[in-house]
Amino acid sequence: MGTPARSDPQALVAAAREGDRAALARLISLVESAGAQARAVAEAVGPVAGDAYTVGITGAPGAGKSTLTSALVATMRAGALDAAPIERVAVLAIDPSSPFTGGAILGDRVRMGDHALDAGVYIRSMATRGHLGGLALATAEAARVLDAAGYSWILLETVGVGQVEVDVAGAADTTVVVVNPGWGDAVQANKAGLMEIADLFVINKADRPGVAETRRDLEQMLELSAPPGDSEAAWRPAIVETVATSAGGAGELWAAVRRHRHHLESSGALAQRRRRRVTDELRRLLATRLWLRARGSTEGPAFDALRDAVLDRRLDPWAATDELLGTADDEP
Ligand SMILES: Nc1nc2c(ncn2[C@@H]2O[C@H](COP(=O)(O)OP(=O)(O)OP(=O)(O)O)[C@@H](O)[C@H]2O)c(=O)[nH]1
Ligand SMILES: [Mg+2]
Repeated sequence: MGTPARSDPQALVAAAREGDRAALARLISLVESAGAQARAVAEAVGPVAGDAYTVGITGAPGAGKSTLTSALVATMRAGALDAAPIERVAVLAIDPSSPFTGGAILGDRVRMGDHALDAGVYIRSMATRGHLGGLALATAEAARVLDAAGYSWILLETVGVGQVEVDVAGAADTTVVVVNPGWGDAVQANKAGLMEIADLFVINKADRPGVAETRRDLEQMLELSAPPGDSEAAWRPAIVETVATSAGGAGELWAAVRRHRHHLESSGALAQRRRRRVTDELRRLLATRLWLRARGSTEGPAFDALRDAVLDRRLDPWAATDELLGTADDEP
């Protein structure tokens, strides 16, 4: 029995749940293309979604995110002293269509190739270029597909550049920010922004000089950005040192991720985060659909007449859009 019809999301979801990787790949491609089928995928996936936990791994280009992710996956699959092996781990390497990521996808294939023979690991790159709702919507949809396919842990690797970092943080339960020694000198790093999104910091390439200074730098900034008071719900981001190329520190990172998850679950913050995330997702989807509608209603003779009226100063743009909206009492 082969992979079901390439265009039947319902059958594809059923097959993916049975472990059919080709079906899973096809579903993510449908999400990626954001065509009419993406909606059918969302409908098929909705009722069967599980309870996956998502970890975002972000950081500057070349920080070692893929190497680190690969080492983390190996640790998760092998289990640690106090943690059972994870049965199914998925990695989604997201290409936010920025010029920074040229070649990243090929690089990821090479660096994550270690897991090619492990049936419990699914690794996939995804481009969000064509996705109208952008990175955040595409990521949320793909994560739900992986969740439905039975992956209980989903790692989202994204090259962090400003807004992209924030978008990834919005999509993940735990956000890991990867920096390198000497990062303190990197003027382009948006440090305040990173402080806001990071649940954990990793100083990767800890085999290079400058680790202690970088740690001090991070600790200082965490001190400054710590919320006032010492409430029990407050989480102070851990700083983990790793040498991803030899998997050094991967066990500590895995332990830190689990500690953070436990913190979120026991404080009620996880539910709150997820509520905020879905609110954000609905807003984005609504905005996307309204934008499509706006494009649709700016075609045809009626619109042309309105446009000319604005052009000739017979009508102001607000009044023109009132007419298009069929309302006159919209607040800005
Ligand atoms: N010395 C040293 N090199 C490392 C370490 N981790 C990764 N590297 C190297 O850094 C380079 C980039 O690693 P990647 O894992 O591709 O980094 P990335 O952040 O995924 O890169 P992009 O996805 O392209 O942004 C590779 O040559 C790695 O071998 C480390 O701990 N120490
Ligand atoms: Mg990478």
